[in-house]
Formats: sequence, structure tokens, C-alpha cells
Amino acid sequence: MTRLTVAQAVVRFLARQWSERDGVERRFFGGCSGIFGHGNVAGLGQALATSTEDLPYHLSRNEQAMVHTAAAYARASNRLATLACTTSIGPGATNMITGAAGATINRLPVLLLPGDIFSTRVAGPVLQELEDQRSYDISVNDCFKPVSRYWDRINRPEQLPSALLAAMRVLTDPAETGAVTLALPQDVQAEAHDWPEELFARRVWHVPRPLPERAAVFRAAQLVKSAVRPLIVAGGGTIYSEATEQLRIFAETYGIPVAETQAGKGALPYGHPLAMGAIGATGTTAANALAREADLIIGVGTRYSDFTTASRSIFAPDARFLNLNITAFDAAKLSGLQLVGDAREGLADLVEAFAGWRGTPADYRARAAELTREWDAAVDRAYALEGSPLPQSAVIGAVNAAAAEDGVVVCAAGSMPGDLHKLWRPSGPGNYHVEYGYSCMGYEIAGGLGVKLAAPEREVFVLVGDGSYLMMAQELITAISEGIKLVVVLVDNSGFASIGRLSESVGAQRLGTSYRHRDGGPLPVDLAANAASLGASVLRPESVADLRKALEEARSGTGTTVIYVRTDPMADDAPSSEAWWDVPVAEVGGTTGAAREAYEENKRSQLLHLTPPD
Ligand SMILES: Cc1ncc(C[n+]2csc(CCOP(=O)(O)OP(=O)(O)O)c2C)c(N)n1
Ligand SMILES: [Mg+2]
Repeated sequence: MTRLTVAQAVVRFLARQWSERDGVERRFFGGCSGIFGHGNVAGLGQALATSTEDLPYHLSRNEQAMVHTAAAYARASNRLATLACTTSIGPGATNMITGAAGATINRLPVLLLPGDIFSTRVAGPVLQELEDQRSYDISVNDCFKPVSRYWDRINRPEQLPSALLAAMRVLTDPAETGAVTLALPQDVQAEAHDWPEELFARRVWHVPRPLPERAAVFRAAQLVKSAVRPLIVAGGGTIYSEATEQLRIFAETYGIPVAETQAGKGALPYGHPLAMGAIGATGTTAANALAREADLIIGVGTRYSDFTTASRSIFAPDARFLNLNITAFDAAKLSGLQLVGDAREGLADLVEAFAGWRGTPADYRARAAELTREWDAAVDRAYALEGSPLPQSAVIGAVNAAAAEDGVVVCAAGSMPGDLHKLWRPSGPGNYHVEYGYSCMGYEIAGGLGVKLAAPEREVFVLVGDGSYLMMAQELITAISEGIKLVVVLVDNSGFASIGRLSESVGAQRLGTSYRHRDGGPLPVDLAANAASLGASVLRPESVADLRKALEEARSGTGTTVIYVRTDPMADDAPSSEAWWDVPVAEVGGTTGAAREAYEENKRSQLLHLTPPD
């Protein structure tokens, strides 16, 4: 037996968890981020301060950011590792809910350890306690339930071992994973208990690669025989499973073009003859043209979000779906033939099972190549734009060039994720990190930290709009204090270019989308000076050529640099995807008549895809 407090036991246990896939073992927790308050300082704070375990502690500046950092770390580790997050009770805890939702939506493992009100309740109501008149059993931590894949509250030390094991099972299960919350009452954290030694044994969690059912693979082989124009939609699961090489073999063997979702971008590198680039509302005209004509969609590791399906308007009414996914829930979407299993193993199975099929006709492949050439020329033009303020597409082009093969771009919200999805030319998986499951403003810098912590050998380029920057710039200080180098490109267009454009299109007249004085005049705000005040080196290029130089300077430097550029909120210089996104238009009132008519017209193109696959 080992006598430790609950918090000390948590720290010791976490430090001794490992994941394994394909014979490679790695520490599952790369560290623990935390902000202390009365709800965790004597528990996890004391435990981390006195621990001799290998679980480095990082101080964040905001609890939400801390969870974004953990989720980005998990994504950059293909879900084989993450960070734990400890907070006080009350606001410190609930600040993590947004991050938890983002992690769960993006299917990324993060372990959240919010402090909780006293289990004994004697002193209550304590500082920051929500008193629910219906039950003393409710605290603000109950808000984590819908955004967690596993949730527990440790009211007695005896409950801890089973909760820790359940947490690890969910975190390391690729079908189940997401945010896991273990709420830790402040008195229980500090309470001592005699723990069995085996709890702290080095434990390896084997991350499975389940094979799709034989009969389903056979059905898939029957289905593909009648396909003439198949299209692969590669999602994030392709990358998490490290299935990209197998995807290339599958695509090449049968001549099937590959389109990519936001999370799947980079599954097939730019320049591959079958790489059609992005699909959907922020897609390339090449991928979208093929999507409209395809008779079989082969979805690999995709959730089929509305951006991917252009709100279910992009696929033909009689298209069939073959969905390879680790999660049955996703495999069943769009009435697809369900191949439930690991992407890499499943693709290998399909290469074999399709052996009797001739593959796609040469004219189809030639058409795909022609469509790609046209799109490529449009991107060349967008990347070559010049001007002052800078064209956003030229900014993306310059960052794309500076990131080269080994860099990674990080972004999440605003007008840039759509432009990046369309324009960015990925060198491979890991080169593109856009959080677009939750598209959470504020993820960018915090997420960049997580990427750099997980992949220190990569240069991390964070693209952040002024709106996102203002929501969460504070993690710049974390980057500087921890010596984590980021290159942050802060794109200031005085407000919300994305929502401004959307607002205008739905008759909302750009209300509240511009950072201007109430009388319409400019504001005396200097975000570059703000970044400098947080300790970053700041560059202010005013031309595309100067931006390129600034990126090189930042890349070759050792510290965190913020490159501040101004862009025009009214400009939209990325080529159109020619695909729709379903956002409603007011049915009455205002001047939305024509917009409403166009909306209703688009609504008619929306399909449920109810045709059985076989
Ligand atoms: C936390 C959060 N709040 C609100 C939104 C809705 N939203 C999406 S983009 C956007 C504006 C982003 O502004 P900025 O970062 O400056 O990017 P820009 O659109 O100007 O490129 C808003 C408010 C969001 N995605 N996340
Ligand atoms: Mg902006």
C-alpha cells in the first residue's frame, strides 16, 4: 500500500500511462497544464509541486486556452497523447467547457480535472459555489456532462481507481474519445488514502486497429463493381489512423480521385495527380465538380459535416455512400454501406477486395486532372495578388511558402479557415491544422502552443484574425515564458470579414461586425503594440515582399514573433468554391426578398440521401 493524497495519486497514475500503436509506445500525458485557485491549490497544486514523476507542469493564462492547447497537442499526436488540465472550482472550471466541447466535437482526447465544492459540504456555500435549491448534489461541473465522453465526480478516494481506468479507456479508444472530466472536490483532493501498488504500475493502453467485418468488405466489393465515377472523401480519421500511405495506394490502384475535408487536408499531398484538394462549401471547384457527378462516395474517417457536404447539396441524388469509419455512428451517415473499423486496415482490405474491379475509366481521370489544372491556375492568381492593404490570399500564399515541407499552419475561425481550405497546398499530413469542428475563436495561439509542444521539430505558423486575437491573445505570454517558439501572423481587418460578408448576404446589414467607433470613425487601437506589450517581437510588413522577408526572419529566429498585417474587410480574393452553405434568411421584414428567394432555391437542392447502399 502507498499512502498518498487523492491528488498525489492522480499525478502518479497519469505519469505512468502509456499508449501503444504499431509497436511504438509513448507517454500518454505530455504534461499537465493548470491554473490554481482555492479549489485545486492544496490538492493538485501541492501534488504537482512535490511530485518527482515525469509530468511537466505548464502555467496557462486562461483555462479555455489550456484545453485548446491540450486538444491541439492530441491532434498533432494523432490522438496517441494529450495533456491533462487542472483548474480551481467555479469560473476556472467552467472556463474549460468551451474547450471541452471543441475537443469532443473534433474527437480529440483531453483530460479535464476541475476542482469541485467540498464533498463534506460543511462549510458551504463556499466561494464560487452554485447553490441549486433542488439538490446539494449539483455543482457547476455538471455542465461538463454533455461535452464529455466520460464524466465522473470523485466523492471518496475509493472511487478513484475505477474512474481513472474508465477515463483512460475512453481517452485511448479511437471510437469513444473526446473530453473526459473527473471532477475533484477540494477536500477529497487533499485527503490521504492507502492505495494498492498496482494502481501505479506502468500501464500501456493498446490503441486498436479494428478490422471491418468480412461480410461488409464483401458487400463493398459488390457495390464498387457498378461504380464509374467514384470519389474518396478523406477526413481527419485518415490522418489520425496514419492511413495516408495506404490511402495513396488505394487511390492509385483504382484511379480514384481524393477530396479532403478540413481535418483530412494533407491526406494526399498537393501535386499528386489524384489530389483534388478541399471539398464542400470551402472546397475547390475541381473536387466539387466531381462530387456532383460521383456515383459512389467513399468516405474515409469523415463526420460529413455541413461544410463537407455543402449542407447536403453537393452529392448527386442517386449517389451511393461507402463509409469506412472507426465509429459506427459516422459510418452509418448518408445511408452509407458501413465499414466500421480502422482507416489504414480498412483501406488495405479494400485494395484486396476490389481486385476484380477494373478501376475508373481513363477519361474520368483525365477530367479530374483537367479540373485540377483549372483550380491550380486560380490559386496561382490568388497567391500572386499584390496591394495595400494586403490581399488575404497573398498572405496565405506567403505563409504557405514559408511553412515549406516541415512547417504547420494553425487556424480556427473567421474568413481564413475557408480560404486556407481552398488555397493551402499541403506538403502532407501534419502540415495543416485548422480546427473547424468547433471553429472556436481563440483557439489559434493556444492551439499553436499545443502543436509546438507535441511537434517541437516543426515551425508553427499561427494565422489569427483580429477578432480571434482579441478573444485570446494572452497565450502569447505562455509561449514566451515557456520558451515555445511560434510565428504568429496577425491579420487585422478591423472586425469580422467572415461574418460581415455573411451578415450582408442575409440582410443583417453588417451589424456588429466592424471594430469601429459608434460614430463610424476608426478606433485608436494598435494590436501590434499590444502584441509587443505581451513580450513578442513584432514586425509590421506593408507589402507582400516585406511579408515574405518578415516570415523568413521569424522562421530563422528563436523567439516568438508576431507579424502584423492589415487587410481589407470588404475584399474576398479567394476564388469561389461554387458550393452552398445553409444559413437561413429572414422570411419576412427588411429587404431580404431576393436573398430569401435564392435561399429557398438552394434549399430545394438539399438531399437526405435515403437510398439504401445495396
Ligand atoms: C468563440 C466564437 N465566437 C463567435 C464565433 C462566430 N464567428 C465566426 S468568425 C467570427 C469573426 C472572426 O473575426 P476575425 O478573427 O477577425 O476573422 P475575420 O473574419 O475578420 O477573418 C465570428 C464572430 C466563433 N466562431 N467563435
Ligand atoms: Mg478580422
